[in-house]
Amino acid sequence: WREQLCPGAVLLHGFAVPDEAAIFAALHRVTSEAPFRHLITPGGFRMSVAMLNCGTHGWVSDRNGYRYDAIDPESGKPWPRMPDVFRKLARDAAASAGFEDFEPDACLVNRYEPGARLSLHQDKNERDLGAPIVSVSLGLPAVFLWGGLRREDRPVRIPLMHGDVMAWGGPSRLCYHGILPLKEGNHPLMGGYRINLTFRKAT
Ligand code: MD5
Ligand code: FE
Repeated sequence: WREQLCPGAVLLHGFAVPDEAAIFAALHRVTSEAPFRHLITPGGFRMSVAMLNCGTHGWVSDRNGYRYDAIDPESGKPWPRMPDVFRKLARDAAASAGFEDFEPDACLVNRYEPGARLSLHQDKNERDLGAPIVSVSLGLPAVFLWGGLRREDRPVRIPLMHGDVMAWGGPSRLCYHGILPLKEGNHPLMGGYRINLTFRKAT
């Protein structure tokens, strides 16, 4: 079902479940072309979340900062192409949330192992802040921290389950957000991990 969290923020419960097998197969293809790796933050810390990208552009972090790059710095080659099932899922979810004609060029794949977390941050490296962001949760459940436009705003906790899809646009696009440390578990499809697909228009 569809839950409006606030203007511009929509949670589509279970939206991706019907496509889980196709998503799983596509994920396997993508990870065989570009392995998960733990990026280093500009401050020199190793991120607990493992990442890779598919699409024409990918989000990367290193000692020089955050950026979108058409080339995987690890391989020196372009990122794997975005699977059609990913693109269609992101587009359909955006439309269901009220954002027509979403054309993502970047899909960041985040892999959380037990204990992995994402501290409170804003997504603001994208050129076009008018485009929404679509996020797909797969595998183990997680607690999403959803704050306001200021870092000090106290976040609310939203449980995210396998197949849940969130769309962020308009006023909520720049809200602070994060993920609490993942709890251990076993998911029938994704095993001991949570996978998150984040679709963006980077350029
Ligand atoms: C995740 N990933 O669960 C989340 C899903 C990231 C990241 O945050 O940067 O890789 S994306 C959640 C999101 C995106 C854009 C805006 C807002 C939340 N928001 O305004 O709350 O791995
Ligand atoms: Fe984010």
